[in-house]
Amino acid sequence: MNTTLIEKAYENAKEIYAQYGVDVEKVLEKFDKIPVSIPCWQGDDIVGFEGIGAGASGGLMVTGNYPGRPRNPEEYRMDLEKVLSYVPGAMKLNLHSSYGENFEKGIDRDEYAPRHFENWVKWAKEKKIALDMNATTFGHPKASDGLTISNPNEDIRKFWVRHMQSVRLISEYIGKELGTPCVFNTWVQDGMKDQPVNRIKYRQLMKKSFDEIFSNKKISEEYVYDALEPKLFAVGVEEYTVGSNDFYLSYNGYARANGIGNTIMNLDMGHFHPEENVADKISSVMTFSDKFMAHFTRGIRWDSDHVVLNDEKTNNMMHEIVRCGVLDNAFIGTDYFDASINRVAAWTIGTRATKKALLNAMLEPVIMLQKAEDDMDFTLRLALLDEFKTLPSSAVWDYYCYKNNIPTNTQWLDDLKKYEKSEMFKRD
Ligand code: RNT
Ligand code: ZN
Repeated sequence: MNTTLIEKAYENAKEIYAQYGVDVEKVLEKFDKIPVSIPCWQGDDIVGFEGIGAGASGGLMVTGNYPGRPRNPEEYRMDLEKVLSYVPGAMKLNLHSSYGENFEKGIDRDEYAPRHFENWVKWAKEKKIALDMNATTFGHPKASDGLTISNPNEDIRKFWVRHMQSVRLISEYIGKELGTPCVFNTWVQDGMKDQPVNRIKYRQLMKKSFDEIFSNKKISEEYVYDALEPKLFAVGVEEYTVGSNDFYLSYNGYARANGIGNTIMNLDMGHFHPEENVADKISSVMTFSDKFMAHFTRGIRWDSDHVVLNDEKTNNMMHEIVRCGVLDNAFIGTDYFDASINRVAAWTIGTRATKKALLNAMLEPVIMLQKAEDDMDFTLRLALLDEFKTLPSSAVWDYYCYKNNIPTNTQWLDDLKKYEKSEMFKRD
């Protein structure tokens, strides 16, 4: 894109926003520091580096066979670095424990330790990005009946409790090393395809397990937050998900009241009924909590994980985060996997879309909107809401990319096409 055009459009946009009382430069300064945590699993279809071909299961399904999937940590990080060169501003990488390295022969998931993440910490320091972490309960023989930490078989339940405890300690190591909290996400696939006749049993077991996981060690919130991620259903687990929204909301309140762990809710936009307004949940959660996480994703029918777009739902979430005044307390993550298009492109499109929506929300003249509401002038509120939808935030985004030496528009795709040819397509 023509650079004088970018600058002209930016100056113009700045003036328009100023008329509504918004200081664009100030917004950009803050925006620049807010990280978006990107899902490691988009890079390689959740295969990871355990060498046992963990892959998707437990209600997770990656479809598509676009060529170029990285085969080892080196290729994988090479791809990631491409993403970092296509996306401006602060970043986090959301790792799964199955992306550790140098696992000793015969080691199982309940023995994973900080040493398996030393390469990641070194790399993150080099790239000046932060890391989040996930327990990996799928793609494992001990998860074959669909129940992990809610499994009535005590050996299996305890195995997964030990896994979660060890991944939590890895998260602490990461948080300490990188000097910024690592969100330890505890999502589990536990559930049943058809009607259970003892629903309460598995939920009681899950409660017991989480008590054991979080009471294992007192960890400072400077290093770790323990995220609870509810889900409505998944393919193969249609009838019953142990970790439902009701379960986790209740657990979160109970855990916080009793000083168990550093729990926060993780609202995944694809984990609710499509007609539900996930953005509406933020204000409820944050009335009782000081932090929360969001998994930005795009649900389509029964799939919860399409690449994020800068669409209405994404914007609604971001607006809510800003309007509630909880931006400083939100961990913004994305969660999707698409193997039908170039994986680096999927990462890039989703992250840029998330950031664009965040910038747009931060630029909204929220004071004017809230004044109209405080005055009970709902007519003006609605008129402004619609008017502000077309304010020129894209001109600010273009300028921000340009100033940070990041390609504007889809120019990053030109470089990626070359990388496909020279690197990615040679892998298969
Ligand atoms: C699954 C959850 C979870 C996963 C990752 C791979 O529905 O959203 O966050 O996507 O753990
Ligand atoms: Zn998620």
